[in-house]
Amino acid sequence: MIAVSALLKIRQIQRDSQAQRQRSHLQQMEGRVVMTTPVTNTIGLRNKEESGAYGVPVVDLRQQKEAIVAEIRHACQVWGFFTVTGHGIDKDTFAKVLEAADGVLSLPLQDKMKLKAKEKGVVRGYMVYHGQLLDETTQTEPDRKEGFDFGEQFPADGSLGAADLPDKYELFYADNIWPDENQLPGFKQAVLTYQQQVRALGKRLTGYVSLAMGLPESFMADHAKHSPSLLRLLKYAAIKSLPEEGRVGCGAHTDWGLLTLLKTDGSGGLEIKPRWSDSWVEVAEPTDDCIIVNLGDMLQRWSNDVFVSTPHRVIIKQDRVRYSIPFFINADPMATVECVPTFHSAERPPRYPPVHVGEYLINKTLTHARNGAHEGDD
Ligand SMILES: O=C(O)CCC(=O)C(=O)O
Repeated sequence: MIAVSALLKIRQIQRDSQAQRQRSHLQQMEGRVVMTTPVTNTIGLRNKEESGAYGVPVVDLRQQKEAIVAEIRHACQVWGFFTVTGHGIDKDTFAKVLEAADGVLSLPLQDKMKLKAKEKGVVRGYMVYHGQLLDETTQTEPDRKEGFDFGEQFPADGSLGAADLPDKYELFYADNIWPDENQLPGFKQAVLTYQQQVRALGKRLTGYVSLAMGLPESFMADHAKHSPSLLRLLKYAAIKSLPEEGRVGCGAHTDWGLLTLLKTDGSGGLEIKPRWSDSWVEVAEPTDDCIIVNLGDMLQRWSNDVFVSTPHRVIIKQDRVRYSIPFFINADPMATVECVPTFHSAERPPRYPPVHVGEYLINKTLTHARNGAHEGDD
């Protein structure tokens, strides 16, 4: 058995060499982004101890900014996922929003159906059970989940007027749908409080990720001045998943936007397939108040595959309900995303054509939408 002091010494050596690697990487990155080929090894496993058995990096936001950015850069290149601690959102805020999810999604079905958006493509209010199927290639049944969605509204200062926005994009700023306050007292306040705090955290993280790309801190925010972000309360049915039969909580997919910040009820089940792995790896949550962060497709496109939007899915392993709350940060619908000049060269031309964000989001939303179990299509 190794003595504790020897073990501590080994860990210190590992940390020092890690810090040395990060310093030289940062020096290389100064002023430009180094072209790296897709990472094919498991160097990200350096954080195995901190994140439990699986190794998705844990980033403590109470560190110095330079250390945060270096750790995030490494996570973005290797995993496309990391968890954050020390983010400033308190446990009570999480408890209240998880309680709100339980409250609204446990209402009788006829009440929930009254809270469903009428217009096609409008992602607001109740999303029926089986209302989405994220992986057409392997699923034999839509996702075993239902949800409740909230978006951003047109800015009150009129800075995004109807004149600036084609009609078809107005759905990104559609009115939110709220259950009756008498039926669910405190619901609206719990959701708005969480939305405001997770939005602020998201803004901070987009700054770090921009710096991690070797770009100005405002790079992503400049493309998301009117981000049509989406806050989603999800409830997974208490039915064990059978992935080999194509029956899962949520099918394998990548996220469509910039960053996703996910709070779960801690029951596990989120699995990712990193680009260097043939198998699914479960994301461990190092603390009960951590937030899981992952990159969306726009980051992979901007960075020409240097940063990765990693496929993930939800596997329900116990006969118990699971709640989770993703906050999807999207770029402006009018923005075009194309490979950033520092990420391409003659030897490594852009791998993706420019993409129009609004079209991309609408296309993905409609492709994966299903009418749901309660309307007779499944
Ligand atoms: O519920 C989760 O843990 C993940 C949800 C997710 O990936 C999604 O809704 O896109």
